[in-house]
Amino acid sequence: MHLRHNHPDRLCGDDVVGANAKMLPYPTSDSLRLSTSPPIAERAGRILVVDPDSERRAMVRAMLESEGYEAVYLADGDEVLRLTSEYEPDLILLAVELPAGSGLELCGELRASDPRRHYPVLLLGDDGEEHSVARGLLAGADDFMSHPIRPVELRARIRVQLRNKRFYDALERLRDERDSLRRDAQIDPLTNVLNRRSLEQTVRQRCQLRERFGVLFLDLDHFKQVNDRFGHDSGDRVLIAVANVIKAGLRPGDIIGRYGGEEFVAIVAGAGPESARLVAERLRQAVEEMHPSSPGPSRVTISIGTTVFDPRQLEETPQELVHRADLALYAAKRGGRNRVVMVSPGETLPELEAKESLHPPRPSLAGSPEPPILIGWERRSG
Ligand code: GH3
Ligand code: MG
Ligand code: MG
Repeated sequence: MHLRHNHPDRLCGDDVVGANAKMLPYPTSDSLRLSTSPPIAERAGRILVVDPDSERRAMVRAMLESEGYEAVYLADGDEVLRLTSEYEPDLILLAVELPAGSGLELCGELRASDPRRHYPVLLLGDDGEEHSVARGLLAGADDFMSHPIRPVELRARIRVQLRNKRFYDALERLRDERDSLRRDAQIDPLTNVLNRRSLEQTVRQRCQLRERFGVLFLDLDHFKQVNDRFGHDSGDRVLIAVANVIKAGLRPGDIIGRYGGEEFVAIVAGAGPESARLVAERLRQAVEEMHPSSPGPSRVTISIGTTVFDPRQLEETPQELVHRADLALYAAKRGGRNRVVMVSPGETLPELEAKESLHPPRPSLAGSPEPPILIGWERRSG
């Protein structure tokens, strides 16, 4: 149930200002207004009032209604946490003294309930004693008003809290947008793994840590035929399925990214040559055993070029590292596909050298201000 459209009086409709009200009645005369009608944006707001004192509640209600706020009224605190998450108030007016418990404790619980949401709390205390006010504010309240509540002042304080809340909400929205933009900039939209740019940044960061790790260059075999035979959408589904299988086969701390087209690069944290090769072999097998959805190929295979970063080889750049994995991939393709070829640091294969001399890696881009560090590596075709 969402309370946003409920009538304000629904939860507590017993508010009548008593004949011997201790409260100052809310002045309706325009002469007492601080200004002419506040702007619409300032008037809008949902307020949750939690106050066992029916006289004070009636005064508050008269004021809130006259200001055009939407409000819900409670006489006790036991429903506050649940209602707050359902009603999402912009402000909570909370009495310090509650029949069952204390407004201060409730204030702390509200703060702890959802750290990402901020519900401003204005405490209504029975005395203005210095320690009570300090305790209230330290408990997490945003403001404190004590007896006797002066309606005009209360109205002004409510407006201030609602204004702060609007700033806070705007900041939250900006944060959410920033997070989602950041995510979009890092993630490949089709396969939901890292895109090439973040992959490159990650490889560079891992190299800087100077701890060993495995680099796997994975390429789908004869993928062009999948598109040609079953269509591009079917090819896309195969790419997604392969990315998921690779993701599932890696451990937390390992990284998978889409290097481009039908090529992925995986980083295997802490791996030396043997374990990198074993991980690659496991991934190759997992892809071979997966069941692609229909319509599509009955079987998909990948070839994997594997190498490791050796922190003792201080002069090795990230470009050279991935280039070596790429050359190993080329050897896997040449060797018949659906296989893993491992090339350790310092190891050379005659056919790889021949290929390398045809396509030497470009000079390191290190030192440029925003280096797209791995972009521009020379690739074999296929
Ligand atoms: P090899 O075994 O030598 O790797 O052969 P291959 O056919 O996989 O390699 P090739 O480079 O000839 O073809 C890659 C194909 O990948 C061609 C391209 O249309 C397809 N491809 C690249 N990106 C995407 C994509 O995002 N979606 C789909 N469906 N296909 C893509
Ligand atoms: Mg391919
Ligand atoms: Mg390819």
